[in-house]
Amino acid sequence: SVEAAIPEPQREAWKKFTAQEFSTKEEFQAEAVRHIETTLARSLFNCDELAAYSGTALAFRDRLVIEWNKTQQRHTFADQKRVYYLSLEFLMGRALDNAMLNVGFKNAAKDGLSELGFRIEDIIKQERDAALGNGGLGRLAACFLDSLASMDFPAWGYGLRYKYGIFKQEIVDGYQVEVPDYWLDFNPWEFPRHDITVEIQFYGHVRKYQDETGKNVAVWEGGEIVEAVAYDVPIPGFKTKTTNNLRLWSSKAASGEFDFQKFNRGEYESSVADQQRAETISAVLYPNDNLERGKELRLKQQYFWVAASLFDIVRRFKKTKRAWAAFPDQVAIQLNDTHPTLAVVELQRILIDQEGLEWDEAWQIVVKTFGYTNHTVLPEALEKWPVPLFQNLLPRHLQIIYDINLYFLQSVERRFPKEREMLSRVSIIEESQPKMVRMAFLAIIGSHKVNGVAELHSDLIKTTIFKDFVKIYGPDKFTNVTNGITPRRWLHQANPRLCELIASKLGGYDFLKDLTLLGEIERYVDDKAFKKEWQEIKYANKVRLARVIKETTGVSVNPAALFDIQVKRIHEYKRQQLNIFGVIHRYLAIKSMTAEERKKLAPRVSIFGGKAAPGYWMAKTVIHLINNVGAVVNNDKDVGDLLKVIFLEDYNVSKAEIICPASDLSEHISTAGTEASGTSNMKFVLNGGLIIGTCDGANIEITREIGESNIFLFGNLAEDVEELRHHHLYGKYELDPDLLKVFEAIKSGTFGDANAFSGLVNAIVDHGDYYLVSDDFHSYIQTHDLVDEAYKNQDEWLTKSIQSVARMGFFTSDRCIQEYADLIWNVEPVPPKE
Ligand code: T68
Repeated sequence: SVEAAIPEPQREAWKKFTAQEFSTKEEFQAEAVRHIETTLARSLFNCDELAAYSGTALAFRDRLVIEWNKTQQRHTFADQKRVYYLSLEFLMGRALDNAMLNVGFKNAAKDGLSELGFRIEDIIKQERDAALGNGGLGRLAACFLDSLASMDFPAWGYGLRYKYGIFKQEIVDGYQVEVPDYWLDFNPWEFPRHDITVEIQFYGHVRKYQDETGKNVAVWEGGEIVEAVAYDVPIPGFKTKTTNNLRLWSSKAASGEFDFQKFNRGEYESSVADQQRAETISAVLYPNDNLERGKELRLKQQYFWVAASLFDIVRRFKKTKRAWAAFPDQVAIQLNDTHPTLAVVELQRILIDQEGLEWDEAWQIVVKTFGYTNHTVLPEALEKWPVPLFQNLLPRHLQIIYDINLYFLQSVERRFPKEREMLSRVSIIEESQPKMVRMAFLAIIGSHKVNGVAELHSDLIKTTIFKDFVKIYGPDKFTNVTNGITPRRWLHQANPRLCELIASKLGGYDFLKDLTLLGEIERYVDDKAFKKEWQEIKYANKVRLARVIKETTGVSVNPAALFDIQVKRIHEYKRQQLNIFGVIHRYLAIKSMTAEERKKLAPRVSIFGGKAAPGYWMAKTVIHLINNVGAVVNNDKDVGDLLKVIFLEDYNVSKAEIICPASDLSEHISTAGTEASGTSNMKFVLNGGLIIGTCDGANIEITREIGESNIFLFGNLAEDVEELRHHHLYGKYELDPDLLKVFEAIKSGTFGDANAFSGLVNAIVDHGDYYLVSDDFHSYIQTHDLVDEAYKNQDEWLTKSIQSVARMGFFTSDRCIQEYADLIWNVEPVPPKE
């Protein structure tokens, strides 16, 4: 701020010593060694790989901070509209390799480290993943930050600084065991800002009165105060000096007099308890994906983070001394799912209770400011909060929600006087016992745009869960922005050799900033030398994964076999059970074959990975079954190399970087209409793997882009799902005979105690097969046979692989961010002056 500026006459003294960025190998070494010796207090005789990592990270961090400072200054002077991406999850993974590749100078570091006796790959591996997310939603936020910075948008991420990220998964005797992920011991990428704090209020009551002018005033009083402390993480763009900020809030007890008095009175224990209660707010990431459980602490997390972020955003706006009406011209806030929806209410509260605006004037500002992204149509994932819980924790917010709802319902009633039933359907308050606050409806009403994350999904939300709102607001409020992934991490970083091959043909790395340029490589589909190299790279990536498999599971797999991979959160709708039943079917088939028949079969490795929510029993059972099948199949002499079944434990971002480049085939086989988009489908195809999948989520657009002949689609369509489900419950139907044979094998104890898996089988046999495993089984098996056939013709397979990669340009998150910027945010980049 201006008050803290060095006076003009003294600035020359400062500038003489302003921080410099290293740019040569020697300068890098100087910085790294200085950090190891002074920041870390280690010596030449006491520098292991972790210390070398730390020194390297700190050297690069310095570069990032210097650019971060300049970027923030530039953005302040430019005084343009900023984007704020509110996400309860940011699944960042490792930062060092990303920083080295984005700012350049990885080679300087590589050579510099090598001279000091370290291999850069080993150093990179020392870093722990920043795993502040569950799955696709959190990783999408991380890809967006990379694109926003790479495209020079003035943008901030706002999130929570969890002390514990997503749990670490261990597999013990075939079962998932959760181990806490305490990741903050040493995190060089964050800057604590102990001077940037916000006091956050909870509980208490509301006092209403009329002031001298007769105006109604509401005061939220009492309750407790918790302090939010900012931690900043610099986000470097690729080949640009723009370095944006991710601000994560950490909770601690307010350093107010209350504590102090308690302490002086000798109430040490209760004073410590207060402190712990405050710190609990940002202690742990909820490990559910696509499920909401309505816990008070979760709502507390949401309000804590949202209130701190909005305070920060409003404070920044107020410094520009503009009228409130200009707020939406300076600020765009994107709600990543409904988790930050309280921001709508909080901004309205700030404007009317604190800034004295009239309701309507305030509400217009609010609606223009927010956009809401929906990530699911699954009913169990739609957020709802019990009114009594809300009333207790956030009494003033509940009042405002009731008012928002009242004005909204009145307008609906005026426009649709004959449709009384619609009012209860669209009300923010569900008239259940207890009453519930429907957060998605609040998010729609409080935003000017609502988007889904792939075409089918965006259509589905308009015709199912949000149908009434399309009628009320018209179709233009609803739009689609198909997800994307950053090619920097998912090609450049994960697959350096493929990237280099492509760059050698395209004359440089420009395609990493304009992914449509990939189209050029299609000219090489008949180039024998190119194809051979393409194939060799895939093979090398499979060898790299095979090594990880051997290290972590002890199982040797043949890198020449077809690698068939399904990695994602374990969920019934994603249908890992369909996959493992298919594997069992294959195993039974191999067992019944003659030696001659076996010779004709293409060897396979079926690879699974993913975490189950700790309370999701069915998902855990699937993991157990996969491991038990592996134990039998992998040790069956009849089978040998023809089939191996692997469960890779603790799937995370850094593992994905090794896994995605190593697939021949990956599985994206959700029940049609359930997977909003999927993003790993994009990662696998971008790395030259083919897909087996259903007509669901972004699979549909991937097919459109790469061509139907380059993807293995199977299964029922979304439009038929409802009727099939109905038929299961009320009609007569027979289960697939091949699937029944699989169940027989399970029931006979082939894969261990059959009782352990009866719930899984019964969900299909007795409970209506909600996810249509049986309906899709035949077509799934048949399609896998087509895969086997196709894989035998390696030349054609390679053609498919190259063509697919060439046509993946659309799926960069840069395209996606450009669409958000144009359609929803109305923001322009602020490019650095070179
Ligand atoms: C995913 N959602 C979608 N949710 O399932 C996936 N949910 O289809 C899509 O590609 C991706 O979002 C990005 O749009 C999630 O990952 C969660 O993780 C989640 C977390 C908490 C509560 C609910």
